Amino acid sequence: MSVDAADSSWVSPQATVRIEFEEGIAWLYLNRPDKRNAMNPTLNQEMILALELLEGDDRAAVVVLTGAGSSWSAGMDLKEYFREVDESPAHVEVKARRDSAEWQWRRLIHFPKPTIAMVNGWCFGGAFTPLVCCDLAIAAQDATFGLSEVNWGIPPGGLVSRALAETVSTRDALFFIMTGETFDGRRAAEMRLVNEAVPPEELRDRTKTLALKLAGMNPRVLRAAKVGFKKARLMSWDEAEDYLYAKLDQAVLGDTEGGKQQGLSQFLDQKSYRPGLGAYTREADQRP
Ligand code: ACO
Ligand code: V55
Repeated sequence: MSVDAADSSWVSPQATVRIEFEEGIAWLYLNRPDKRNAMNPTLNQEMILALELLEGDDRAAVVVLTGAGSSWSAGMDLKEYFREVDESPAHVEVKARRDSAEWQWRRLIHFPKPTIAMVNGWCFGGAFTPLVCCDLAIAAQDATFGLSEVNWGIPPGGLVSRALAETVSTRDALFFIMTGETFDGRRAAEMRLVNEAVPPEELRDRTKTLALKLAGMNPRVLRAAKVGFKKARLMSWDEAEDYLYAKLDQAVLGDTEGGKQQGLSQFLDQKSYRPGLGAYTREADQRP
């Protein structure tokens, strides 16, 4: 799909997804506000397109996943993803499930650029997968979360339970999986499902500050850092030692701006900053 780099926004063909580009940030919107951004098969396909596009777009140094209107996402679309797919031939269900996992988990969890979930409202069921697969998450204090599956007669499916196990304690996970009760953004931060909960009127500014910080950092180093962490945690110590050194060497060798040289020289020679307290100043390539 071609995009005009002069445009500051992009809307998917069926308009279920929208992107706004601003200062290195791609604000990626689930865009079915009338349906509280419930994820139907169309949205799932268009999200795959959108992530594909953002991977290769220089206007996006960081991706913020958020919801249009009053909701982050009301989970899977009960009409189009469940009822209508149930009434379709089996291969339709196989594809709908694959498309859903493809963006919510596979493409998002190892996305090569930093990702932030900005949870502006409702977050139910299937929405927990993309939430957890973003690197970081900031929620409005008054956002409402829930594993509502049991409320309408199914256990959590897809990767929802796996995503919960990645982030919150067994006690919290089972409490909310089994009761179907809601909790707010404050509670989500306490249980570490999100990094922070902020007053709703501060949500965008706080998220933008964090996104701009990441957008200003060395992209190759950030990619190696996030992907390295997520992959190594599933390895043995032996495998992780080998893998992380390989990734470290690969990141430094492939770093066209010579960040490590700059970082060391600005501390050891120029004494212009302290690495413990902040980042080096990115300058043109200083490799010998
Ligand atoms: N699937 C399909 N349609 C939905 C969904 C959904 N998950 N969520 C909301 N909608 C639709 C409603 O049917 C309604 O459509 P209509 O205007 O054509 O009648 C529209 O969005 C607005 O919904 P309301 O219920 O009127 O909005 P309200 O703001 O009062 O409530 C809330 C929002 C709490 C999110 C409510 O819509 C709701 O409970 N939705 C279902 C949440 C849920 O349990 N999701 C499934 C999780 S389990 C899983 O994802 C596997
Ligand atoms: C859920 C999500 C799914 C699914 C079945 O519980 C259930 C949520 C993302 O896909 O196929």
